[in-house]
Amino acid sequence: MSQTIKAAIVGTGFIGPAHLEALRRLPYVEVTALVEVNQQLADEKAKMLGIPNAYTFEDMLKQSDIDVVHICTPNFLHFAQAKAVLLAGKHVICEKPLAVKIDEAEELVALAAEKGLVNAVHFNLRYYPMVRQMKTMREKGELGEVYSVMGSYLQDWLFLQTDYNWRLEPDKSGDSRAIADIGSHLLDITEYVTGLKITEVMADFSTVHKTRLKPLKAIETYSGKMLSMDDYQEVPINTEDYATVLLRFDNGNKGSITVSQVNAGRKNRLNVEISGSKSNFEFNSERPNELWIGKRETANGHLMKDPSLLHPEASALVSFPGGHNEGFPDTSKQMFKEVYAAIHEGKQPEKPSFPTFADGLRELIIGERIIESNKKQAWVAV
Ligand code: SOE
Repeated sequence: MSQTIKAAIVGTGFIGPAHLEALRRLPYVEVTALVEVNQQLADEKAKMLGIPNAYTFEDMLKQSDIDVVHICTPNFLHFAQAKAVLLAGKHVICEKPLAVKIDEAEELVALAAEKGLVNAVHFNLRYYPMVRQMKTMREKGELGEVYSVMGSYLQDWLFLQTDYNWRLEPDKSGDSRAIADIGSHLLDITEYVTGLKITEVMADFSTVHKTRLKPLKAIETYSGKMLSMDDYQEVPINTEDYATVLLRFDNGNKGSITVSQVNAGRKNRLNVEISGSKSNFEFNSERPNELWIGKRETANGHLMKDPSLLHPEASALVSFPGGHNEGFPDTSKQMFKEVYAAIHEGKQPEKPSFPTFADGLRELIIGERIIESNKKQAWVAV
């Protein structure tokens, strides 16, 4: 591989351009190709985003100089595209969820291992430095035994009945929406920070808008708020706007998460409170440069993102001094720094520091058990 790693991005709706922006901040990476559903759209988007080459998916796979592919398409395309990329001998970074079926994800994990190719799932929210700080503090015993976890992930971009997106269509998004889309981040961070495994789930879903008004022209994530009152088609909705899930962990203690995409005023707010025998951590992704550290017998702590105050494992994810805030866009840059270091080596590390296809499979398994639990209205083992 040449010194410069060449990347392709497949799909340029909401998150594809976020991948592009993050990659452009890495010194040894060049995004040389953009892929869209057809050549005309690929040409238009490549010109708009300043990417030199535009391809259809099949043609991109034939380009021997492309080392890695970012899959940023709707969920139902992830499996086939990730499989084709691996079979073409290219490294792959796939948006969550890895697939919409467990057996598909299992096949991808096995194929990636067989090929020895770098594989990652974009659980980028792990890369808020304060999330890694919480994980490292737990590993060093500063949290103590995990007593409980309370988490929520709240948004309002699907608040209106006229808010519409491909994620509302099970044939494109899968059988779960809020849990698969944002609950997966929260569940991934829960296991990542605590080091615990979720052993049982008890879920209850709610579809607040039983029908939605589908606009008769294509739109993209978050763009629904700018729609005017054009004519709409009323369609039935059977995926969850809201869900609460009770959790049991392998240390015998408990927790709960709530996800919602209809909470007015909550724009993109992951909040987790992890109570331990020595401290209590609270992190809020809308204030990502801060970590609240609760204490019983001394003053509480309010740790600010300052590399000189963080454990080295966390300050490795910090590019700017204290007070120079870093946020959502920086999480992808920091994640890709770690993934591309592996790509530069040409193979998946033995113990990757980044979320892999195996983590993507893990979240799919938990998500499927949550769907099953909601249907049965009963506890289900993971
Ligand atoms: C929409 O809910 C979305 O773009 C998710 O798909 C992302 O994973 C999340 O980070 C932000 O919101």
